Amino acid sequence: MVQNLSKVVAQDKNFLNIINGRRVPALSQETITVLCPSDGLAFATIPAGNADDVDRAVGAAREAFDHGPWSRMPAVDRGRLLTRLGQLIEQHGDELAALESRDTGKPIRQGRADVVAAMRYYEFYGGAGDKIHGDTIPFLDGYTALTLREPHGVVAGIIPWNYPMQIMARVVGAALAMGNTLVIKPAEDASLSTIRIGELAMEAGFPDGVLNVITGYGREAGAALSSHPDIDYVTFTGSPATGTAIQQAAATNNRGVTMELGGKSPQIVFADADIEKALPVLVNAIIQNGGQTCSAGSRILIERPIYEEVAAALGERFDKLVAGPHDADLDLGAMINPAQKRRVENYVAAAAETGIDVVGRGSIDINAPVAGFYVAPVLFGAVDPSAIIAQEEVFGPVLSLFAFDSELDAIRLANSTEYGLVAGLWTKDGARQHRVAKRVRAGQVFVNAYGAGGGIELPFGGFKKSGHGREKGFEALYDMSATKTIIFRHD
Ligand code: TXE
Repeated sequence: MVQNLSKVVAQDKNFLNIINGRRVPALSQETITVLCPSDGLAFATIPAGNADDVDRAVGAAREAFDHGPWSRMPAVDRGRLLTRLGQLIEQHGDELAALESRDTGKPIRQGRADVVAAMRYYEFYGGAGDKIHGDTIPFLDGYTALTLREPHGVVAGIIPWNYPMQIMARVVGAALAMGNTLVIKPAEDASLSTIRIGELAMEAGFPDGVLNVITGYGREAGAALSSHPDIDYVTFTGSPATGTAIQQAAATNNRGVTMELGGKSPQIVFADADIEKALPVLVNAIIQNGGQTCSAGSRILIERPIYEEVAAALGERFDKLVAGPHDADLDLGAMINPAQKRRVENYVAAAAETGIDVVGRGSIDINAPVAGFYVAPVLFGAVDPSAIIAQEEVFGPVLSLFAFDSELDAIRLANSTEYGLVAGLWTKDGARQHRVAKRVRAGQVFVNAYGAGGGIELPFGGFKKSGHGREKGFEALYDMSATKTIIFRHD
């Protein structure tokens, strides 16, 4: 446990937007009060940006793209700046981990893991931008045809509150490595690390206007940003409903989008699986970040002969889980805000009312402040696949178990929601690993593992309602650029 986290956080303060290399308040001077989910107390403010602030930020990014050195700079030089930013994040690691965990309520060790992941994104994309290149294409006699990968221009990155530092890093890393300029809008509930890293980018020496940060409410700053005519591309991580609104806004200007919209990700446990190895991973996949993870493993499908044994073992583990303040570093922290706490409680109450079995339930630390936004983890057993709890993303520490009878049955169940982000399968049968991995509709499939290692290098994104486009790895660099074809005639 880290002693006295408040000392590590630079100081409680009023955070500012970053536009054109300067720290500025909202033009209206309005602010949003930042609450710590662990105790419900206010400890900072952020600007309540609106359409006017967005317009200034987009203008700065436009100027930096159209007339600045950024998009014409050799990729290796852009990469060096990204690498430098990663180094600064590492140097400020304690401060950033404490800030992130205080702002979001996540246990401090998760805040530290987020710092490491963020740093890795900048390191990866710092070295990747100069390895993306086009093709030469055989064409007619007397011609040479080739392609270039060019930046879209000004990119809007609208990010959520669950992993602000990591999601900012994957957007900034890929977009800037390809020569775009950026306006980032973090979530109103968790903007502090984004602002702080924007400040570190200034220190690293990014040219003015390349990386702008605007905070504010989604319906004001977010809506203004996604519909702004000078935005060339929008990347968004968040809820499907907001994703639809953002796509409609971007469509008014016919701009491209990347959408990462969450999931209802299954893990399939076959009777021949190494159960001891699987159990901690199955629990962690739903408990990490309090279940507020797009790739949370929220459904476990268990082959019937081992169903009772696995359900009992998971129940035992759930009973021991404890939620508490971020600096107590327990199994999980608080939910991000009172609305998210209510949302999770409502799902749990509705499922319990329909008679779904509770086979495990954790607790809330007795020392946790009563005004914090805590929920106790819940494990539901023998869930009907058509139940609401089986179909909808809860975004909390709520896990549902299902029994299946055959491989086909397992695949059908795994694919039986509207989502398709991640899946896990546990079996020693090599042929089955390949068969099932190919037939599950998910953008990432883990075999005898789940969410292993963060996967900065691994393409990530969904099928169906989970969205489209890919983030992370080299794939994100393709999303963050467009192909230009040049045709030379030389006969
Ligand atoms: O998300 P929103 P919310 C899911 C999860 C959660 C639910 C609601 O199930 O319970 O969404 O969370 C900005 N135009 N996920 O309401 O609205 C907003 O300011 C432009 C899954 O917080 O999607 C924030 O920056 N922008 C998810 C961002 O969108 C708008 C992570 C995300 O907020 C906007 C978070 C608008 N009209 C929630 N309205 C994941 N995939 O990991 C809001 N925003």
